[in-house]
Amino acid sequence: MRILVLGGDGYCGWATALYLSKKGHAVSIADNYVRRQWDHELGAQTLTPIRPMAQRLAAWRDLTGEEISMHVGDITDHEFLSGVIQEERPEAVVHFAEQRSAPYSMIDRKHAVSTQVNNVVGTLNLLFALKEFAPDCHLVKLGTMGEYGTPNIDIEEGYINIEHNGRRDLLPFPKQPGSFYHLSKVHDSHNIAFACRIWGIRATDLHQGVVYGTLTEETALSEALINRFDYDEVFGTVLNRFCVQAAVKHPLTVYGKGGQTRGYIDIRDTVRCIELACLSPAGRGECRVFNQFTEQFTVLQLAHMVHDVARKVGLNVAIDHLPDPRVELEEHYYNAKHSKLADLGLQPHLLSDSLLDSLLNISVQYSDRIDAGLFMPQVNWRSHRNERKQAAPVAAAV
Ligand code: NAD
Ligand code: USQ
Repeated sequence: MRILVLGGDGYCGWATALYLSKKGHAVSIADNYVRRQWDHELGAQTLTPIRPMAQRLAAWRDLTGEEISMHVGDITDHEFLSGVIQEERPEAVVHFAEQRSAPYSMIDRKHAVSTQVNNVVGTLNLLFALKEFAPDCHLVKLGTMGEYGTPNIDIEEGYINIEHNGRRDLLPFPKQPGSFYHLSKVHDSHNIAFACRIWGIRATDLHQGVVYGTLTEETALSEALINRFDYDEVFGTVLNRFCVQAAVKHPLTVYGKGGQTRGYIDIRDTVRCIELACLSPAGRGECRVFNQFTEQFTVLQLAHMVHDVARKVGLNVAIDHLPDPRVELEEHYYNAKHSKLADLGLQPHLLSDSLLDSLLNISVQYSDRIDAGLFMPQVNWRSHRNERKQAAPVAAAV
């Protein structure tokens, strides 16, 4: 298939682009490298030394003979995006190109606004470009499990059968997102469902859980292909953060009681899920929702697992309970359905001691790049004007 990956320089996007290219698809990428600039703004850098895009693509070509074409630009620029769609004529567009950090969106007004403008406008531009230039193309959009929040009932895959005053309907599952970022995803979901309804766009909205890991078969081929591995308080996700903290014996930063339960997925399953969605496209006018995660854990369970594996390799780390900087339930019911991707053939990699071992190994391997000043949370949901202690900006390599 001809597949366009928006946000292909990012964590999920880079791994996906290589996986799809290896599988024989004709892959192109669009990205404006804004994520590398946000790292620069925050004074943070990925644990792993990611290379500039030109070097990444050259290494991939040299190793595999496969060519991935690159378009540098901002998808909030409609002219740029429509040009790419017309040139590439994709059969599927995988849309990762958003600001994806909840803490970033909660820093202050400016960051909340820029997050929602970037995400909502980019997705709207894409819907209009597909309608005009590629009406049969399948949109595979990365949404998030956090759109649902943590309701006290089972979470369905996108839609729920409701009986009300003697009548029944299949309706979108209620959304209770927990940050301005998560809200941007809800706005996207509504815009996508509406475009499917009025224009007959085909869409799959993947409500993905928290991703962990960094190595995939493809990114492991050479250090020039290495993927990002964020551990800072703004972009680092919880399990990746705990592994990096353990590598330097920093107490694991559990927020509050640690009973927050979320769905988690190995990055090797992320890339497979994307391919599965592309290979069996939604019908014209259909807006499918798949919950894309494989296991659910509490934050405290993850902390204990990392603690135990670290101890086996001589790293004794404490588990700290910090006051929760977020407004979220610290203990709650959570049971989210996730069978649709398994029905399409997903065979999950489950979080095991051996995987934690390898995450810890990578963290130890690059421990000279770890800045422990990036561990403690500085963005508090209760404040509308967070003053972050500015770490020294690091050079943005593009
Ligand atoms: P990332 O920040 O690593 O990558 C996003 C990429 O998109 C970056 O390379 C960035 O430069 C690019 N981008 C952002 N705005 C753009 C714009 N306007 N124009 C062009 N390029 C732009 O993020 P990620 O972790 O790879 O996440 C990818 C997607 O998956 C996001 O939509 C995120 O919400 C979703 N998701 C991620 C996770 C996770 O744990 N990482 C979990 C669930 C869902
Ligand atoms: N947490 C800690 N300690 C930490 C970091 C986080 O206890 O050091 C807790 C948070 O309070 C939260 C949970 O761990 O309860 C998950 O936080 P996270 O930062 O790992 O993930 P989150 O903010 O939810 O966002 C990430 C991605 C986002 C994606 C989302 C999927 O950054 O792009 O949408 O996971 S989901 O959580 O399902 O919405």
